[in-house]
Amino acid sequence: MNCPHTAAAPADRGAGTVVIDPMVQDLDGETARLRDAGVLARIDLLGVPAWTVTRHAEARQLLLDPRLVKDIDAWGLWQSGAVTHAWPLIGMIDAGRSMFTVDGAEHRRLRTKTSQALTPRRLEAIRPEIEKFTQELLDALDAARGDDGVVDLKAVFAQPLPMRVVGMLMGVDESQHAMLTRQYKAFFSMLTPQDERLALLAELDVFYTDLVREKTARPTDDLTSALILAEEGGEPLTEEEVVGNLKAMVAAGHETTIGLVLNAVRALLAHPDQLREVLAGEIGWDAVIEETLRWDTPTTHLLMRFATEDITVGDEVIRKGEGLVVSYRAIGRDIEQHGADADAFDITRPTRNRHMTFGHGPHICPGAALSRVEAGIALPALFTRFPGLRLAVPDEEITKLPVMTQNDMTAFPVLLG
Ligand code: STR
Repeated sequence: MNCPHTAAAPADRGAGTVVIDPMVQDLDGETARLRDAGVLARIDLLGVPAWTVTRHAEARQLLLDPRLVKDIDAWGLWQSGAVTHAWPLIGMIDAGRSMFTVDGAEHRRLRTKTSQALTPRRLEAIRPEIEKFTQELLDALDAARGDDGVVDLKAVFAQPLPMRVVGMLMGVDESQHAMLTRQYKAFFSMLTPQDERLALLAELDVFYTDLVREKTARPTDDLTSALILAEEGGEPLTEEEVVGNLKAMVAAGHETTIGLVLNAVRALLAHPDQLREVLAGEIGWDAVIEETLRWDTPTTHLLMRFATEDITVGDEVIRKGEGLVVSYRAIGRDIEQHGADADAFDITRPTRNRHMTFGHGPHICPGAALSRVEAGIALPALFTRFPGLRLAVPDEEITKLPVMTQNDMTAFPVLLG
């Protein structure tokens, strides 16, 4: 694939560069190639060069390093104009001012309210609602069964559940959920022409700004209203900051949890002995969730951080102005961290809780506990309601969506039994 998104061919695109496949044809092969390319590997993202960190220990250290920032203005290729809005992945980085894009003291100011709203204790209050959504969607699954008995577990269950949860939390009306699902699908897909992606992002900005203005006029008990009313250290968030946080929450809360739920179901159906142990109560659903997070991470690559100084990692140097991606899938398969059988799915693995799939350091996922609660409700409820659940096609026929940063299936056709 020839993607001339940069003005000039990057000088340092050496033989060791792993070209990330936008069509996601062979994720396991690519993950292995990244691991083989070194602790710090050179990658090519649609013609744009970057570093990626592929090991747990070094990633942990880099994620605590204040010399790496999320501010796109620190990126040499952006400053020079080599990367522009014509690059299909720019929306993953230039996403407006929010807790996702700001560092340091300002970051804490942007993030505190959200992380306080998503502690395990606070989440107990919404558990009954998540359980209710789950039961409704299980009924919908039953009803959506075709004449052949086949139903898409993604479209009917795994996708709507996180949208309802994050929608309830942020105060996004249910009438908008289908629109948001459609827009995010187009946003993440590499088959969407870039002008369409930029147009849909502009539409979403209008949508979220209108929502924030409405909540400013009539605050309710959702997190969007709490963000508007918050005054961390006497300094309220600006409208742009509330909008930025709101869209980060909806995009992240929606997209990643779909992967967690589906990947867990897929792993269990492919490992029936382990499924039997879980259903017999010999091991908890938490073990399934943690091992799925490690082995089949919803986020494959997280874009991007930029070096404000030269940073040495082993025998490589990330030069000032260069970009660093964190390749969470490769990190979950790190042999040093998880042992020689890191490529195997094993819910009894002693290191299953010692993954880094939610990140580390100041930007660690504020929604981690929420996604665990969602999956912890959805998975047992699904297998309790449909104990004979099985794939309707051979596992090899399940395909990935052409999404470079996320690990997302096209569909997951099942027979409910
Ligand atoms: C999508 C576009 C947007 O409007 C805002 C954001 C900010 C949060 C990002 C999100 C993005 C893409 C998916 C991310 C999410 C944070 C967590 C999620 C990167 C860029 C993950 O995949 C981990």
